[in-house]
Amino acid sequence: MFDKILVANRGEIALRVIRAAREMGIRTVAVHSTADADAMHVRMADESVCIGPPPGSESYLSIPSIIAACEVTGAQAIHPGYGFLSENANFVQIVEDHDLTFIGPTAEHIRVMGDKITAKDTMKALGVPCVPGSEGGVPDLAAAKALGDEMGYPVIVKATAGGGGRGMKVAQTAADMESAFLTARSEAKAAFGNDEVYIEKYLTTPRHIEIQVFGDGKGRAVHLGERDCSLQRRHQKVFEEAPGPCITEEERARIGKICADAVAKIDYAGAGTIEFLYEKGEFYFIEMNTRLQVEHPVTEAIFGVDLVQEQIRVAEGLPMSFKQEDLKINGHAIEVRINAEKLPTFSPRPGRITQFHAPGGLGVRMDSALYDGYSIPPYYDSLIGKLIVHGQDRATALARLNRALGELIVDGVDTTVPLFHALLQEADIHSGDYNIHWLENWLKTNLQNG
Ligand code: MV4
Repeated sequence: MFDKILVANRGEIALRVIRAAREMGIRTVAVHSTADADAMHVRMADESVCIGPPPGSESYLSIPSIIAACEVTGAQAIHPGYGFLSENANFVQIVEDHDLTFIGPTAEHIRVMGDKITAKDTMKALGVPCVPGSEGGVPDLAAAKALGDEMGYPVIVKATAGGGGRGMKVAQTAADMESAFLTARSEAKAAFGNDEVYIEKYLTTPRHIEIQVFGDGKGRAVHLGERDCSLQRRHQKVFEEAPGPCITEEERARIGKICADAVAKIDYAGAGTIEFLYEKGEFYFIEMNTRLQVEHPVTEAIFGVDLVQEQIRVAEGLPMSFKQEDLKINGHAIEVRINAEKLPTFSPRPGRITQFHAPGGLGVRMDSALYDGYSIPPYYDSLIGKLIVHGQDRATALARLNRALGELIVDGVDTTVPLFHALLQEADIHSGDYNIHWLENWLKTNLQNG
């Protein structure tokens, strides 16, 4: 149905979408900033349009330029990738107003999940277990204190317009509430122009477990199990795996069905991720992401599906190519994010790549837009590649990760590769015994200034 789609993104995710489209016989249009004229996504697409100067705000986020690029090339649909315009409900509305197709959920679903209080209310009503906390927003400090006393400390104050770790403050005791509440509220006002906050019981040692869901927009939906993304630094994931090392088949089936039923009920279309905190055998919903995620390849590896092709199919109005009973887990997959950053501070290190060699062999996938002589521009995020390994079990995947990291060559800039060599020396990584605080604690004792 689509002859041509426009990819409104750059880097490895733009290549990911171009590859999916090409296998489906769909032509692709790359858009790029002036800083990305020599980027791999421009070379790999069938055609390209320069949409503005280097800053993302004037190029990859420029809605008029992207709509114009569709009009001049005849692209019928837009894949947003992740980041940039992928969760911008206003953009989706404009795309549809121009008789173009947004490859993703509706503006309404993006809007609902973008407001974290509305998202939580919606999920709760759909039977998804949530973290205990306030009913909706907390209007003032008196209400916050009353709730803290009633629930018991510690509690966390979160901005409804936040998400992904932005706009949160923990109150360990009643004495902390005034500062936590007022700081969260004023930071939310400054960052998002919306000072509404809500309160939850603070879980002290959870894991971050997220469920991949997929809907056809017409009341059918499936789940593709979980990913454990607990290894994070400052809310940036660095290592992700599927299945979760601590999740049983019974737990997966139960929470997976709850999630699939919930998104089926709202006629959700395309890929979505329902994020949970997992502690002492219980799942607690925190947020839903209405986009394809960076770490989707670990799910693709163990289920043997192409999530981007599936997004395109559903956007065309076709049925999903799989049913829940077709989806069986095969083995274990791990992704590590290779960033152009200098340890131990993780400060960005753009620059020229003098040599690049991607690892290969059985069970190895390297998603990267690097090539020999490429210059990483300083304007965008520092992710330069994702190494995904797949094996029959977790130990095999870890051994394969070690082997593949040994083959990888990225010369000319500092990268996070040494971090992964070091992590592979840790017993807790091999046993899977980690939570959301493990990496930051490990960095404190193992890397200076971490
Ligand atoms: C929490 C929490 C503990 N209790 N909510 C951080 C990112 C955002 N998605 C939610 N986050 C958290 N919410 C309650 N009720 C702890 C975190 C959190 C976290 C969550 C996932 C992965 C890493 C994290 C690091 C610090 C805090």
